[in-house]
Amino acid sequence: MVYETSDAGIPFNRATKAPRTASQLQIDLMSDGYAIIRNLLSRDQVNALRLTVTQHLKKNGDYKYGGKFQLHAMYSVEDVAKILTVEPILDRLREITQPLAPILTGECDLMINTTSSWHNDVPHHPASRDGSIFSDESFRVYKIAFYLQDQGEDAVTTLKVRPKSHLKGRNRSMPGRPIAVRAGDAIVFDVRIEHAGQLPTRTDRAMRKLIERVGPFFHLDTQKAFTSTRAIIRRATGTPDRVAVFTTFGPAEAWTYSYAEEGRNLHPDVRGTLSAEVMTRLALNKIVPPLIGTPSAPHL
Ligand SMILES: O=C(O)CCC(=O)C(=O)O
Repeated sequence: MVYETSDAGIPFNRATKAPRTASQLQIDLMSDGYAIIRNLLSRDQVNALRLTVTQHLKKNGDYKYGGKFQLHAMYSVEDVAKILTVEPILDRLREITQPLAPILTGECDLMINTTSSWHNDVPHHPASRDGSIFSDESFRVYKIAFYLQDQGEDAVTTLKVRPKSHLKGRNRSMPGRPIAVRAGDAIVFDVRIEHAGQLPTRTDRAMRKLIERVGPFFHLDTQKAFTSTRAIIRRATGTPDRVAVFTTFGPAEAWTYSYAEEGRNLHPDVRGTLSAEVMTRLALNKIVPPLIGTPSAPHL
Protein backbone atom coordinates (compact mmCIF):
# COMPACT_ATOMS: atom_id res chain seq x y z
CA MET A 1 0.00 0.00 0.00
CA VAL A 2 1.20 3.48 -0.85
CA TYR A 3 0.68 6.48 1.43
CA GLU A 4 0.84 10.15 0.57
CA THR A 5 2.46 12.33 3.19
CA SER A 6 -0.82 14.27 3.47
CA ASP A 7 -2.59 11.07 4.67
CA ALA A 8 -0.61 11.05 7.93
CA GLY A 9 -2.25 9.55 10.96
CA ILE A 10 -5.75 8.86 9.65
CA PRO A 11 -7.31 6.62 12.30
CA PHE A 12 -8.71 3.33 11.10
CA ASN A 13 -12.18 2.59 12.33
CA ARG A 14 -13.42 -0.62 10.73
CA ALA A 15 -14.04 -4.02 12.28
CA THR A 16 -10.70 -5.81 11.99
CA LYS A 17 -8.54 -7.93 14.22
CA ALA A 18 -6.28 -4.96 14.80
CA PRO A 19 -7.00 -2.50 17.60
CA ARG A 20 -9.72 0.03 16.69
CA THR A 21 -7.20 2.80 16.93
CA ALA A 22 -4.74 1.19 14.50
CA SER A 23 -4.06 3.22 11.39
CA GLN A 24 -4.26 1.63 7.94
CA LEU A 25 -0.48 2.06 7.76
CA GLN A 26 -0.05 -0.07 10.89
CA ILE A 27 -2.40 -2.69 9.51
CA ASP A 28 -0.57 -2.87 6.18
CA LEU A 29 2.79 -3.17 7.90
CA MET A 30 1.50 -5.97 10.09
CA SER A 31 -0.09 -7.80 7.18
CA ASP A 32 2.29 -7.20 4.22
CA GLY A 33 5.47 -6.37 6.10
CA TYR A 34 6.15 -3.15 4.19
CA ALA A 35 4.60 0.13 3.06
CA ILE A 36 5.60 3.12 0.95
CA ILE A 37 5.15 6.71 2.10
CA ARG A 38 5.42 9.18 -0.74
CA ASN A 39 7.21 12.53 -0.51
CA LEU A 40 8.27 12.31 3.11
CA LEU A 41 11.39 14.35 2.32
CA SER A 42 11.38 17.52 0.26
CA ARG A 43 13.59 17.90 -2.81
CA ASP A 44 15.93 20.18 -0.79
CA GLN A 45 16.18 17.62 2.01
CA VAL A 46 16.94 14.85 -0.48
CA ASN A 47 19.67 16.93 -2.11
CA ALA A 48 21.18 17.89 1.25
CA LEU A 49 21.08 14.32 2.55
CA ARG A 50 22.56 12.88 -0.64
CA LEU A 51 25.41 15.39 -0.58
CA THR A 52 26.08 14.78 3.12
CA VAL A 53 26.11 10.99 2.74
CA THR A 54 28.25 11.04 -0.41
CA GLN A 55 30.79 13.39 1.15
CA HIS A 56 30.91 11.49 4.43
CA LEU A 57 31.46 8.16 2.72
CA LYS A 58 34.31 9.51 0.57
CA LYS A 59 36.56 9.56 3.62
CA ASN A 60 34.72 7.47 6.22
CA GLY A 61 32.82 4.24 6.63
CA ASP A 62 33.68 0.64 5.82
CA TYR A 63 34.31 -0.97 2.47
CA LYS A 64 31.79 -3.76 2.06
CA TYR A 65 29.66 -5.55 -0.53
CA GLY A 66 31.22 -3.61 -3.37
CA GLY A 67 30.44 -0.19 -1.91
CA LYS A 68 30.73 1.62 1.43
CA PHE A 69 28.72 1.66 4.65
CA GLN A 70 28.59 3.83 7.74
CA LEU A 71 26.85 2.17 10.66
CA HIS A 72 25.27 4.07 13.61
CA ALA A 73 25.45 7.20 11.49
CA MET A 74 23.26 9.40 13.67
CA TYR A 75 26.26 9.67 15.98
CA SER A 76 28.86 10.42 13.37
CA VAL A 77 26.95 12.67 10.97
CA GLU A 78 24.99 15.44 12.67
CA ASP A 79 23.18 16.46 9.47
CA VAL A 80 21.84 12.93 9.04
CA ALA A 81 20.51 13.00 12.62
CA LYS A 82 18.91 16.40 11.93
CA ILE A 83 17.16 15.35 8.72
CA LEU A 84 15.95 12.04 10.17
CA THR A 85 14.37 13.90 13.08
CA VAL A 86 12.23 16.32 11.08
CA GLU A 87 8.63 16.36 12.21
CA PRO A 88 6.95 14.62 9.24
CA ILE A 89 9.23 11.61 9.78
CA LEU A 90 8.76 11.53 13.55
CA ASP A 91 4.97 11.84 13.07
CA ARG A 92 5.05 8.70 10.92
CA LEU A 93 7.18 6.80 13.44
CA ARG A 94 4.66 7.70 16.15
CA GLU A 95 1.76 6.65 13.94
CA ILE A 96 3.42 3.28 13.29
CA THR A 97 4.18 2.52 16.95
CA GLN A 98 1.05 4.01 18.52
CA PRO A 99 -0.25 3.74 21.20
CA LEU A 100 3.33 3.19 22.41
CA ALA A 101 6.16 5.66 21.96
CA PRO A 102 8.70 4.95 19.21
CA ILE A 103 12.20 3.87 20.21
CA LEU A 104 15.17 4.36 17.91
CA THR A 105 17.31 1.25 18.22
CA GLY A 106 20.45 3.20 17.25
CA GLU A 107 20.92 1.35 13.96
CA CYS A 108 21.29 3.96 11.29
CA ASP A 109 23.14 2.98 8.12
CA LEU A 110 24.40 5.09 5.29
CA MET A 111 25.36 3.27 2.13
CA ILE A 112 26.70 3.97 -1.30
CA ASN A 113 26.84 1.51 -4.19
CA THR A 114 26.64 -1.65 -2.09
CA THR A 115 25.18 -4.86 -3.47
CA SER A 116 22.85 -7.02 -1.43
CA SER A 117 21.41 -10.50 -1.91
CA TRP A 118 18.13 -11.75 -0.43
CA HIS A 119 18.19 -11.70 3.38
CA ASN A 120 16.30 -10.57 6.46
CA ASP A 121 17.70 -8.39 9.24
CA VAL A 122 17.16 -10.79 12.14
CA PRO A 123 19.56 -13.70 11.53
CA HIS A 124 21.53 -12.81 14.68
CA HIS A 125 18.45 -12.88 16.94
CA PRO A 126 18.17 -16.09 19.01
CA ALA A 127 14.42 -16.30 18.23
CA SER A 128 15.32 -16.68 14.54
CA ARG A 129 16.90 -20.04 15.16
CA ASP A 130 13.68 -21.78 16.20
CA GLY A 131 11.58 -19.55 13.96
CA SER A 132 9.56 -18.13 16.86
CA ILE A 133 10.37 -14.56 15.82
CA PHE A 134 8.33 -15.10 12.63
CA SER A 135 5.23 -16.51 14.27
CA ASP A 136 4.82 -13.73 16.84
CA GLU A 137 2.43 -11.14 15.46
CA SER A 138 3.32 -8.74 18.26
CA PHE A 139 6.83 -8.25 16.81
CA ARG A 140 6.94 -4.75 15.31
CA VAL A 141 10.46 -3.58 14.60
CA TYR A 142 10.87 -1.64 11.36
CA LYS A 143 13.42 -0.02 9.15
CA ILE A 144 12.62 3.24 7.41
CA ALA A 145 14.61 3.48 4.18
CA PHE A 146 15.27 6.56 2.09
CA TYR A 147 16.72 5.92 -1.36
CA LEU A 148 18.17 9.20 -2.53
CA GLN A 149 17.55 8.70 -6.25
CA ASP A 150 14.55 7.53 -8.23
CA GLN A 151 14.39 3.73 -8.49
CA GLY A 152 11.89 2.48 -11.05
CA GLU A 153 10.02 -0.81 -11.20
CA ASP A 154 12.52 -2.34 -13.66
CA ALA A 155 15.74 -0.81 -12.37
CA VAL A 156 18.47 -3.08 -11.00
CA THR A 157 18.86 -0.61 -8.13
CA THR A 158 15.34 -1.08 -6.80
CA LEU A 159 14.68 -2.63 -3.39
CA LYS A 160 12.80 -5.91 -3.66
CA VAL A 161 10.75 -7.53 -0.91
CA ARG A 162 8.89 -10.80 -0.51
CA PRO A 163 5.53 -9.52 0.79
CA LYS A 164 4.33 -11.31 3.96
CA SER A 165 7.62 -13.21 4.39
CA HIS A 166 8.05 -11.43 7.77
CA LEU A 167 5.56 -13.98 9.13
CA LYS A 168 7.15 -16.99 7.43
CA GLY A 169 10.93 -16.78 7.71
CA ARG A 170 13.32 -17.36 4.82
CA ASN A 171 11.30 -18.59 1.93
CA ARG A 172 12.90 -18.46 -1.48
CA SER A 173 9.78 -19.73 -3.22
CA MET A 174 7.78 -16.61 -2.34
CA PRO A 175 7.64 -14.10 -5.20
CA GLY A 176 9.70 -10.94 -4.87
CA ARG A 177 8.25 -7.53 -5.63
CA PRO A 178 10.25 -4.46 -6.69
CA ILE A 179 9.35 -1.33 -4.73
CA ALA A 180 9.56 1.58 -7.13
CA VAL A 181 10.24 4.90 -5.40
CA ARG A 182 11.18 8.45 -6.19
CA ALA A 183 13.84 10.24 -4.16
CA GLY A 184 12.03 11.61 -1.09
CA ASP A 185 9.71 8.62 -0.68
CA ALA A 186 10.22 6.33 2.30
CA ILE A 187 9.90 2.56 2.39
CA VAL A 188 9.08 1.16 5.81
CA PHE A 189 9.68 -2.54 6.19
CA ASP A 190 9.55 -5.11 8.96
CA VAL A 191 13.14 -6.15 9.77
CA ARG A 192 12.01 -9.80 9.44
CA ILE A 193 10.91 -9.45 5.82
CA GLU A 194 13.09 -10.99 3.11
CA HIS A 195 14.50 -8.24 0.96
CA ALA A 196 17.31 -7.55 -1.47
CA GLY A 197 18.87 -4.36 -2.75
CA GLN A 198 20.94 -4.22 -5.91
CA LEU A 199 21.77 -7.87 -6.52
CA PRO A 200 25.40 -8.64 -7.40
CA THR A 201 25.76 -9.27 -11.12
CA ARG A 202 27.65 -12.22 -12.59
CA THR A 203 30.56 -9.83 -13.21
CA ASP A 204 30.42 -8.65 -9.57
CA ARG A 205 30.58 -12.21 -8.33
CA ALA A 206 33.39 -13.21 -10.68
CA MET A 207 35.35 -10.08 -9.81
CA ARG A 208 34.95 -10.65 -6.08
CA LYS A 209 36.08 -14.27 -6.38
CA LEU A 210 39.14 -13.24 -8.37
CA ILE A 211 40.05 -10.50 -5.87
CA GLU A 212 39.61 -12.91 -2.96
CA ARG A 213 41.90 -15.39 -4.70
CA VAL A 214 44.71 -13.06 -5.75
CA GLY A 215 44.28 -10.34 -3.07
CA PRO A 216 46.32 -12.05 -0.32
CA PHE A 217 49.36 -12.40 -2.62
CA PHE A 218 49.40 -8.62 -3.10
CA HIS A 219 48.42 -7.84 0.53
CA LEU A 220 45.21 -6.26 -0.74
CA ASP A 221 42.27 -5.37 1.45
CA THR A 222 39.83 -7.45 -0.60
CA GLN A 223 36.71 -5.47 0.36
CA LYS A 224 38.39 -2.21 -0.55
CA ALA A 225 39.75 -3.63 -3.80
CA PHE A 226 36.28 -4.91 -4.75
CA THR A 227 34.69 -1.52 -4.03
CA SER A 228 37.43 0.34 -5.91
CA THR A 229 37.14 -1.93 -8.95
CA ARG A 230 33.38 -1.45 -9.06
CA ALA A 231 33.89 2.33 -8.71
CA ILE A 232 36.20 2.33 -11.74
CA ILE A 233 33.59 0.43 -13.76
CA ARG A 234 30.85 2.83 -12.61
CA ARG A 235 32.90 5.81 -13.70
CA ALA A 236 33.79 4.23 -17.04
CA THR A 237 30.16 3.41 -17.78
CA GLY A 238 28.74 6.67 -16.39
CA THR A 239 26.63 4.82 -13.81
CA PRO A 240 25.29 7.21 -11.16
CA ASP A 241 25.82 6.53 -7.46
CA ARG A 242 23.15 4.62 -5.57
CA VAL A 243 22.83 6.21 -2.12
CA ALA A 244 20.53 5.36 0.79
CA VAL A 245 19.89 5.98 4.48
CA PHE A 246 18.20 3.50 6.82
CA THR A 247 17.17 3.75 10.44
CA THR A 248 15.51 1.21 12.70
CA PHE A 249 12.76 1.77 15.26
CA GLY A 250 9.94 0.03 17.07
CA PRO A 251 7.42 0.59 19.83
CA ALA A 252 8.57 0.79 23.46
CA GLU A 253 7.97 -2.87 24.15
CA ALA A 254 9.93 -6.06 24.80
CA TRP A 255 10.68 -7.10 21.18
CA THR A 256 12.23 -3.74 20.35
CA TYR A 257 14.45 -3.85 23.43
CA SER A 258 15.44 -7.42 22.68
CA TYR A 259 16.18 -6.66 19.01
CA ALA A 260 18.29 -3.65 20.06
CA GLU A 261 20.08 -5.75 22.68
CA GLU A 262 21.18 -8.21 19.99
CA GLY A 263 22.39 -5.26 17.89
CA ARG A 264 24.32 -4.01 20.91
CA ASN A 265 25.91 -7.46 21.29
CA LEU A 266 26.98 -7.36 17.65
CA HIS A 267 28.53 -3.90 18.09
CA PRO A 268 29.55 -3.70 21.76
CA ASP A 269 32.06 -0.90 21.20
CA VAL A 270 29.66 1.62 19.69
CA ARG A 271 29.34 4.77 21.80
CA GLY A 272 27.66 7.95 20.75
CA THR A 273 25.90 11.11 21.69
CA LEU A 274 23.43 13.25 19.82
CA SER A 275 23.46 17.03 19.78
CA ALA A 276 21.26 18.97 22.19
CA GLU A 277 19.15 20.08 19.19
CA VAL A 278 18.42 16.51 18.06
CA MET A 279 17.78 15.31 21.64
CA THR A 280 15.32 18.17 22.13
CA ARG A 281 13.46 17.27 18.94
CA LEU A 282 13.21 13.66 20.07
CA ALA A 283 11.99 14.69 23.53
CA LEU A 284 9.41 17.13 22.14
CA ASN A 285 8.10 14.38 19.86
CA LYS A 286 8.11 11.74 22.59
CA ILE A 287 10.63 9.54 20.80
CA VAL A 288 12.95 7.38 22.91
CA PRO A 289 16.58 8.19 21.91
CA PRO A 290 18.80 5.49 20.38
CA LEU A 291 19.49 2.45 22.57
CA ILE A 292 22.62 1.07 20.90
CA GLY A 293 25.53 3.34 21.68
CA THR A 294 24.23 4.74 24.93
CA PRO A 295 25.71 3.44 28.20
CA SER A 296 22.80 1.23 29.24
CA ALA A 297 19.44 0.25 27.79
CA PRO A 298 16.23 0.61 29.75
CA HIS A 299 14.22 -2.61 30.03
CA LEU A 300 10.56 -3.21 30.53
O1 LIG B 1 20.92 -2.14 -0.47
C1 LIG B 1 19.71 -2.15 -0.29
O2 LIG B 1 18.93 -1.51 -0.97
C2 LIG B 1 19.13 -3.03 0.79
C3 LIG B 1 19.64 -2.66 2.13
C4 LIG B 1 19.35 -3.73 3.11
O3 LIG B 1 19.24 -4.85 2.75
C5 LIG B 1 19.22 -3.44 4.51
O4 LIG B 1 19.32 -2.28 4.90
O5 LIG B 1 18.97 -4.38 5.27
